[in-house]
Parts: sequence; structure tokens; C-alpha cells
Amino acid sequence: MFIESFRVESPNVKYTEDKIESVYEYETTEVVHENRNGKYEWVVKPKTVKYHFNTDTRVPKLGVMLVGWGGNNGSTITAGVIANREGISWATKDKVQQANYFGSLTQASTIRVGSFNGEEMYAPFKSLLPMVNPDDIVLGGWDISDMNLADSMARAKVLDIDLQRQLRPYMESMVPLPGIYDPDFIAANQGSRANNVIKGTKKEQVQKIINDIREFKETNKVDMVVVLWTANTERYSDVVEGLNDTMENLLAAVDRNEAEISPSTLHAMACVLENVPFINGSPQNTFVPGLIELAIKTNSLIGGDDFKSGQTKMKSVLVDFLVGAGIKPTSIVSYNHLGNNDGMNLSAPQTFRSKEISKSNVVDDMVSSNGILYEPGEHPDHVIVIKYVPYVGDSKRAMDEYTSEIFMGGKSTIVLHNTCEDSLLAAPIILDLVLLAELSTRIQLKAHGEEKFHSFHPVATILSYLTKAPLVPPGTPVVNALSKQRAMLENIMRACIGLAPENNMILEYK
Ligand code: NAI
Ligand code: DG6
Repeated sequence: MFIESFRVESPNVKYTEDKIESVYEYETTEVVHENRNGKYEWVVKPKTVKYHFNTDTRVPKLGVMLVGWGGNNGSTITAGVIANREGISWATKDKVQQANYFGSLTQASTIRVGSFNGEEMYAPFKSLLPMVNPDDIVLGGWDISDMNLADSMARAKVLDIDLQRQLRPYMESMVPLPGIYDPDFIAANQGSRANNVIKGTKKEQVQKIINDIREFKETNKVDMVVVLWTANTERYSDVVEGLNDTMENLLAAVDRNEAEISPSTLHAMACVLENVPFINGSPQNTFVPGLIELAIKTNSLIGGDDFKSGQTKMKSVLVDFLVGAGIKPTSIVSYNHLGNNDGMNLSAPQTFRSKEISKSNVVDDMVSSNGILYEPGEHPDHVIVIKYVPYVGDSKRAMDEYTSEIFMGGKSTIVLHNTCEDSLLAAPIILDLVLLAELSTRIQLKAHGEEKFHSFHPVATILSYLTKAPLVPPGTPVVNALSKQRAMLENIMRACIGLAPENNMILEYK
């Protein structure tokens, strides 16, 4: 059974005018290697830590600025938000289609809240904590192409024509701000697009981005801005001692106008200096060590990297299932071809390499979790192929072959084939990233014994579910398994309203 909303009644939760205060017992375990009677043993010790959470329930008017606003993802999410806000429906060859937010974890998925008369009760994920309504987001951003958003939507060839026709009047006047263009970081085939670029030194470019954010905030009367990179995939930047390895070196390198600082790093730096959350939806190493240090020092939220949309999302489910079932994946071959501008940009070896890295590391945690199947350091063969095929446009074909060793030396091969518009997968992820980033800035916590409340670590691991290569604070384990990532996010939100993690034990019925 489905309910729209609920309230928690518990001695551990207090709803005030502008806050939800909760006290939460975090049950965890500690593993120690101890000498017991002259023999070393692994000992697991359950431990309970009391946490206090304060969630500010005042939902801001949110502005979202996209870098690469005029791209396929940028125009698709803009169109989707307007279509939902305006309640637009359109004729397809099958039916009259209503705008929706399918594919968004926060808007279109549910959580189990308990049982009522023996029936399982579910509520929207977004009902866990007060969140921004995506219909109310004000969108804007930058692009190195000056095409307006209506024409960009047409260029993308993603949405049905009857929908595009209805959206055009809303989107024609939306024109991206000039972007930071550095041909050294993206494919040469993007050059003809770059007619809307910020001039000046890197320092001046950073200042221009800061000014743009301030002006956008002021003009649109928004309380808060989140910036998200959905521009072209860049090549990796070299991480060099004295250049971008520390906060001081990075800031000084920008002052010196050093070449090896990418547009995405400059954007992120502007946001961090302005205390505006910045999320990287592409695979490149925007977050060089100096930038991470700057974000930590200024306590400014950063998150990434690379939207986890289709093939990788499936991989982080399937490999988790196989390894969790005691089956040993030994070879994973992921092939895809697509014909959009992203595909064209990725046809250059340096940008492809960024994508190859982020798509390759996504099963590491699952493999290393099973020492019965894998020797230390052993890893399945894992190959990534991406080909540019203009004719298929945004409709990406993804083919995967998983070969595993099963019982008594047998082999099992699973083959998957998915055809799907890439931007329709990415757009709801963009939404979730900005909504959750905003929400996480309203949550404060402290462990029992800590004097003061503090925000989450500025490196936002809470966004991991949505990214292929989750950025984590130094020394934090990376979790790629999709179910664990979802559970982490849901359970943290449950803790904020004093609910225990979903444990699936259903002891009531046993
Ligand atoms: P796109 O090529 O259609 O859009 C990118 C836009 O960025 C273009 O309009 C381009 O002019 C602009 N741009 C390039 N450099 C810029 C800069 N320095 N500043 C401002 N604008 C700049 O690509 P699409 O399909 O929208 O994808 C965007 C990014 O998202 C790509 O990096 C892609 O790899 C990544 N991504 C996409 C996924 C998907 O499912 N669609 C999933 C995972 C990541
Ligand atoms: C070709 O792989 C284009 C890419 O931008 C992907 O579409 C994108 O990274 C999505 O990848 P995945 O593995 O999450 O489907």
C-alpha cells in the first residue's frame, strides 16, 4: 500500500518550527586483531554510538547552474523540468504521454515505512525529509556554444517533436553564459562549437564564474545555487608537485596562469571559493588534490565523478549479485556505441581514457569483498569499448558480456543488450544530485561526546549512488555496489527522522 507522507512519533524525534531533531543509535562493529592467550585472533566487537541529527526543514528556492547547459543532458533536464512544472502532455505514436520524473531516485522511487494490518506500507523516497520540489528549480548555466536551449533541444534529437513544439516558447530565451574553453582538454572535433567563450587569464576566468553565480542568484532571487558539470568529458590533468598537489600550489598556479589547469577545475575552484556546491558529472579528474584540500578547508561541498546511468548501474548490480551468490566473474566486456556529441568527443583517445578509467574501477569493492573467489590482487579481465556511430544519435547501444566460473569448473556467460536515449537516463540523475546535495547542506550531526554539531564531510559520499567513480574523503572506502549505496543514502535519511535502518528481517512474521 502506498501513502504520500507520514510523520514519526518517537521519544527520539522532535519536530520544531524549522528543524527535525533526532537521536539515533548507530549500531556498528569494530574488528580487532588481538593477542588472546598467546594467540592472535580476529575479534569482532559490536559497538553502539549515539548520534544527534538536526535537519533544517526550511527548503530554499534553488538555482541550478549547469556547465554544458546547451548539451544533450543540459537541454533534456531543462525541458523535463519545464514540462513537469507546466503539466505538459504530448502525443506520441502510442499514446498521450504525461511529463514525469521516472528514473529519479528521489522523485519516482519509494521506501518501506512499516506494516499496517499485515500489509507493507510504502511512501515516496522524497517524503523522508523536506526536499526542494524539482518543478521549482530555476535553471541556468554556461556553454561554449551560444545556441539557445530550444535549438539545443532540437539539436539533441532526444525528445518527441510534439513535446519540443510545446516547450520551444519557454526555452527560446534561455541562452547559456560564455564558458571556459581550452581546446587542450577536450577533443579537437569540438572546436567548431566554441563560439561563446570567456576571455582572459585563468584567474580572471575564475572571477568571471564567481560573478556569474552572484548575478544569477541576484537576478533570479534564489536562496542557494548548486553548480553541476555536464559539459564535455575532459582529458585527465597531470597531477604535478608544485602545481595542483596542494591548495596553496593550486591557487598560486592559477595566479601564474599555468596551462595544466582544466576548465572543470577552474569552475570547481570558483564554486568552492564562493561556497557553492559543485558536482562533477563527467569522468575527468577535476578534483585534483589541491582542490580537494581547498574544499575541505573551506567546508564547501564537492561531489562526483561521472553520472552512473545505464551500463555501469547494471554492472554494479549484476556483479554484486554474482559475487554475493558465490559466483566468480572472470571476464567483463562492456561495449557501447552512440552517435551524440558526447560520443564524438569520446572518440579522441585522451577523453576516451578518462571514461575508460571511470567505467573500469566499478567492481573493485565487490571483487575484494570475496576472498573465497579471488586471490589477493586478483581481478576479472575488464574491457571497455566505446565507438562513435553518428546515425544512432543519443540512442546508445550498450552490450555487455559477463563470463563467470561456477560450480565444479563450469562457466556461465550472461549477455545484456540495452538500447536507450542516454540523456533520458542522465537527466533524472542530474536532478537527484542537485536535490540531494542541497538537502545534505541542511543536515547537521554530532556523535555523542562531540561538543558541536557539524555538517557532513564536504566530500559528499552521500551522492555515491549516482556516480560511477564516487569521490570520497581521503582514507574512506569506495563503495560501488548499487544496493549498498542506496541503503547508505536511505538509512542516513531515516536516521535524521529517528528511524532504524531498513534491515529486511521481517521478524514480525516469523
Ligand atoms: P554534450 O556534448 O551534448 O554536451 C556537453 C556540452 O558541454 C556541449 O553543449 C558543449 O558545447 C559544452 N561544453 C564543452 N566544454 C565546455 C566548457 N568548458 N564549458 C561550458 N560548456 C562546455 O554531452 P552530453 O551527452 O550532454 O553529456 C555531458 C557529459 O556528461 C559528458 O561528459 C558525458 O560523458 C557525461 N555523462 C553522460 C551520461 C549520459 O548518460 N548521458 C552518463 C555519464 C556521464
Ligand atoms: C559512452 O559510453 C558515453 C558515456 O558518456 C556513457 O553514456 C555514460 O558514461 C554512461 O555510462 P554508463 O556506464 O553509466 O551507462
